[in-house]
Amino acid sequence: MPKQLEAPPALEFNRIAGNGNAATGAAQLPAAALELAAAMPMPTVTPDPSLLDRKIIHCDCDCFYAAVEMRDDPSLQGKPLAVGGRADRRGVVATCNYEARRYGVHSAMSTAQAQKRCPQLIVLPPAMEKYRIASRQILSIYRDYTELVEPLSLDEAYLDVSATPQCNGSATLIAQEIRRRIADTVGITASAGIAPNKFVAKIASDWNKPDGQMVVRPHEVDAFVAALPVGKLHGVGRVTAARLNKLGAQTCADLRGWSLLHLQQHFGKFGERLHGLCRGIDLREVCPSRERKSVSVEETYVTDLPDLQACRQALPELLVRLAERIARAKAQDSIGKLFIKIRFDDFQRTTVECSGSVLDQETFSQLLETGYGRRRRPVRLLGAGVGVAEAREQQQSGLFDPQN
Ligand code: DCP
Ligand code: MG
Repeated sequence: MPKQLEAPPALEFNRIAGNGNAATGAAQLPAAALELAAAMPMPTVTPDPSLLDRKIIHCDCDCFYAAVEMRDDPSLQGKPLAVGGRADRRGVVATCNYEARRYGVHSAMSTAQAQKRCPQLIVLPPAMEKYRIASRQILSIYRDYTELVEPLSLDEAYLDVSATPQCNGSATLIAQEIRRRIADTVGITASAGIAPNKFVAKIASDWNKPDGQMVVRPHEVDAFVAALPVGKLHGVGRVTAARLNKLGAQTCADLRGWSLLHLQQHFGKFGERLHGLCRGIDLREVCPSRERKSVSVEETYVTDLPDLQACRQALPELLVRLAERIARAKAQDSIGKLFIKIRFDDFQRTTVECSGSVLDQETFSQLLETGYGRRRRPVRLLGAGVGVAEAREQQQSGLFDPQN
């Protein structure tokens, strides 16, 4: 049994009173003060209830770089594969597929060491441009469901789908649909965690990896978090975890035995955060990473569009999706330009734009014709979008209005 680490009330009182040394300070306090300290309520922060009842999805692709490589060369499937630097240049593994993981190969390991563990390991150099393209496609899928998308890296993002109408508002079904679309259009698998907050969603996305998902419903958070090792908490690295373990807290349930003041005493400001996290409380919001400069949609076609006529036929469907997305982003009034993006079958891409403030099919059709005319080859991907003024720019221009 781990030691209980509840601090005595006198120690807490001493912290409130701001005396320097807790142990000696407590001994100097009169009995009445100790009683008062024992009766004092714990300081609590009342969270905004809407933050406790959110639907957050954490989506994370499975062995991302390696998955893209296996998609592009199916003969690699089933074989241990790593993506990374060369052993003879002291390179490291960026990632590896699940076959290679069975041999103990993992990210950040030296390639030389990885090849020792798995002599038949295939090592490919990273092809970042391909991964960026896949990443953009995935982000575009996420944005069909919510504007609140916070990318953490090329293959990982938080989505707040609390107000998403699709799939009857079921975050479980939304995550399933997103994962299916990633598989269908990008050709790789992703896993998802669904929970009322970011930190639980992130842990949950790892639970049924690869190609799986896990839901932690609001009433399940308490028990789910109680059983977690302290090292799983957001912000607790190896050093802090070791310190907590040494002090007797292995799991979050153990940590709940610590008072807020005791945690603050040991961990300063982070103590307050730990106090909330070990109870499953994490009020961080999903922050879209930057102000939007454009709103767009795109489609990678299973079979290339052979000619301009086929591209024109594909346009109305794209524009319907674009209009929906603009409405969701409430960006109708800030459209400043229109653009069409084309990626040809040789992976060359081109973008054509013009100024404009309304979604006009004829204008998009002309942009398409100009762009297509630049290469006249089968088309792999078509995108349509609008440039929008940034909210901040709009606010700032107000400063220079004549009436100000
Ligand atoms: N990456 C890297 N160096 C690292 C870790 C990751 O270059 N030390 C790159 C390669 C990964 C990508 O970032 O493919 C995503 O990182 P993840 O941690 O999500 O790992 P994977 O997606 O590869 O595997 P998992 O299935 O565990 O998510
Ligand atoms: Mg990943």
